[in-house]
Amino acid sequence: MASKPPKGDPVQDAPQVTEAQHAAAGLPAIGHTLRIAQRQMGVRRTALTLLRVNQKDGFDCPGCAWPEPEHRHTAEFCENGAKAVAEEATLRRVAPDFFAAHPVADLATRSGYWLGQQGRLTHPMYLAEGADRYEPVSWERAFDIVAEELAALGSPDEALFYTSGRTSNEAAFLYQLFARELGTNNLPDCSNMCHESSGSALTETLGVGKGSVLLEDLHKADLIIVAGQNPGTNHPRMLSALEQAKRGGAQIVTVNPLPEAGLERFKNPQTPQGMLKGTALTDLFLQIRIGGDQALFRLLNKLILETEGAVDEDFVREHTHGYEDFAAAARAADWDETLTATGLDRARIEEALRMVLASRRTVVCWAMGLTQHKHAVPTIREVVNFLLLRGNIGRPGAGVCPVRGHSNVQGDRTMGIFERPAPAFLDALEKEFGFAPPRHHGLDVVRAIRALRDGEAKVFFAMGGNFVAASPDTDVTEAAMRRARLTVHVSTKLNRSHAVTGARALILPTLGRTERDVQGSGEQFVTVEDSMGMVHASRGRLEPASPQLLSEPAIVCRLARRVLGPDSATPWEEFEKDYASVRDRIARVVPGFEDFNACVARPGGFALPHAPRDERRFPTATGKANFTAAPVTYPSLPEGRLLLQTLRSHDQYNTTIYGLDDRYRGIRNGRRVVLVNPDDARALGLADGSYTDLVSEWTDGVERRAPGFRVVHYPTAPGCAAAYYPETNVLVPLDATADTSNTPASKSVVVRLEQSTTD
Ligand SMILES: Nc1nc2c(c(=O)[nH]1)N[C@H]1C(S)=C(S)[C@@H](COP(=O)(O)OP(=O)(O)OC[C@H]3O[C@@H](n4cnc5c(=O)[nH]c(N)nc54)[C@H](O)[C@@H]3O)O[C@H]1N2
Ligand SMILES: Nc1nc2c(c(=O)[nH]1)N[C@H]1C(S)=C(S)[C@@H](COP(=O)(O)OP(=O)(O)OC[C@H]3O[C@@H](n4cnc5c(=O)[nH]c(N)nc54)[C@H](O)[C@@H]3O)O[C@H]1N2
Ligand SMILES: [Mo]
Repeated sequence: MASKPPKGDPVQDAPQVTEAQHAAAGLPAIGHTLRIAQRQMGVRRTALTLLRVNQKDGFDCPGCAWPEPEHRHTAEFCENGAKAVAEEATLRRVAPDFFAAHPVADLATRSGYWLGQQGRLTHPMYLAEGADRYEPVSWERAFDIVAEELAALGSPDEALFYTSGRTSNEAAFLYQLFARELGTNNLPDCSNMCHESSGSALTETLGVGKGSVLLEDLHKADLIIVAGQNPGTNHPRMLSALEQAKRGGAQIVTVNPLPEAGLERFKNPQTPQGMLKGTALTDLFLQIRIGGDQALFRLLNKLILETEGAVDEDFVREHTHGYEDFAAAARAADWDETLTATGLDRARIEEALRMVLASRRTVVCWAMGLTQHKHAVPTIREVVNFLLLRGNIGRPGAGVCPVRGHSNVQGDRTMGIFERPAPAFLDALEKEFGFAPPRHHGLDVVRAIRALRDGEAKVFFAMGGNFVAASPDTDVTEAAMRRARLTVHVSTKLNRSHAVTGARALILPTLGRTERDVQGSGEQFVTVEDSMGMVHASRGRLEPASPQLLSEPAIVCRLARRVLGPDSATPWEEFEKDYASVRDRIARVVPGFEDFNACVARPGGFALPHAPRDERRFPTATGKANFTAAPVTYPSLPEGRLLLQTLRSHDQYNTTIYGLDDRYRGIRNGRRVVLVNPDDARALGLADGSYTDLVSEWTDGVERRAPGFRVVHYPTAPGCAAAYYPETNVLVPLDATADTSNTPASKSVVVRLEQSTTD
């Protein structure tokens, strides 16, 4: 019995399962990459393009936000970076004849994989009200359509301006400027679904919502804890940093419900010896139950408090606030409860404690495994408590390291893509541009979906991304999107969001990172900020996928001129002509960017200031680093249910599917799989290879079902299951979000597994 692929989609999803691997990268990675890259780009373009990734005069890798090392190898090899590049630099094209042949109703039956594989978008396309397919449209007409619909709104707050995290600093700055001149802070972004919990927790406790370490700190650390992150797939270049840290004597503790191959052993493709043997990375694996991290860190904190001389008392006295309340809460932590919450045994936790106490310099790295839970914010605050206790903030080789996803998601936020901007940022905008930006908060992703659903928002504009596939509660989100008057997507590739539209829809094709960007003043470059607050230039070299493409900054500038008209005093024309003029304005608005054009001209770029890291200064409400003392919580699981996390395979970039394999986990040729602990599977009567439906259970009583998943017996922590996103987004209730950050809790969905209804 095979699960059904979406109707009319020639892509077959027929998973095959082999042994999971225990090492990442190495030779198979190179072979696999070259196959994918050459299929998209051919042999010559593959070689030329891959040589330019992350070189000083080249483009920033559109893959993840991991920083580049100071001394770069020629084309530091990264399998998934290469796939991201190949996806964009593909020679395949989606031209107007494609849209003539495929009505929207047909596109809506296709899988995301099939849509993405069709190639790069070449022309602005328009879906008129009542029409069954997109037709080519001029850029002028496209901007007229957006202007018409914006003018028809009762208030600018009925428009939503979404951003995905690839958008450059320049484009992001212009985009938020346009939205605010129009009169709204409705700037939801992918961060709302990603590291918002990190931003919330870190801003409150340390005063800066970003990581406090640089790459060199990782190299110097004694202990690195990697919690809730799968770098072998999602940040492959991080493995080189972990390897270097280990050579310097660091130990690594991995906290994860899954044994992830990349964290077990890394076969560095840069060195012949690395290729053969590889380096064992993890010294201690804590196979935690989903959602048990807050309890784990709380208990470690109690044990540190109980150890003579383990607390850095000078640091605590001089730099922190709230210690007494926190210490009282931590002392009350209970072993039994922690063992229940984490599923760990006592000996392992004691071993972790020994490593923690032996370390003078500790870094904690994390990603979605910590941020996408109901109690994500208190979990990350507990990590901060843990580091503060031993003075591990603002000291070389130590600190917080939330590892960001999209290559410029951190920069976009720095540029003001935020629905709740700080008053100081708005003051600076007002002073520089002479208009009064709206002061009331805008809508984040989840609230934006509700506003569409309830008819309170009518225009949805996306700067990149794939909103309907990336967002939770697919059926609800898609129905909400269909209620819009107009949906607009600035995109490089076709995706599901182009097939699930408002009454009218536009696709505006844009340049990617790899492509040459020539404007009135000549060739342009853009800038990005990586996960560690380093800002540098990115310069595309390839010929654009089509002569019709406009850059993201050009699209915003032309749209702003058309919509705002002569009332706007902002020099949009000049900004479009010369991105250096945009950087001059950023320099006057955003702290840390003084002399931006000069700084970014330096090879390798520059580091943004970070008060806790640089001077142990904490710009919080108390002026100190804040300890916090939230009650410990963890997900409770009704009898016979599993806790499902929705995660990434090795062959995808978020909703972009590169291929149907997840090599390290031993899964091939299919994505509709659910990984279940063999004991749980047997208790539930689910044989390996059988098919099941995933049904999520939520307080609203609505049945959310994802049919036809192949059961894979897999050594995940007991009570836990895993399946890929975006296929499982149908199971994540819109209202199941993290407290404070409102991030969808897509790593802890209570599901029951039911006999498959598909045949
Ligand atoms: N190739 C590639 N690179 C990418 C992306 C991609 O899709 N493909 N996406 C980019 C983006 S936007 C992001 S945000 C990052 C995402 O990077 P990751 O966060 O590494 O991505 P996920 O696949 O969601 O993996 C979550 C990890 O957390 C673990 N986990 C789940 N629940 C828990 C828990 O409760 N506790 C603990 N301790 N661990 C848990 C999972 O087992 C898994 O190892 O990667 C970025 N880089
Ligand atoms: N269930 C579940 N849901 C999740 C997650 C999860 O772990 N589980 N993870 C969440 C996370 S961490 C994130 S970040 C979001 C991701 O959400 P998004 O950022 O919205 O999604 P992507 O799939 O990265 O967007 C891919 C699309 O971006 C467009 N694109 C690519 N490059 C460019 C470019 O240079 N310019 C422009 N304009 N467009 C471009 C292409 O058209 C492509 O189809 O998903 C979230 N959703
Ligand atoms: Mo992300």
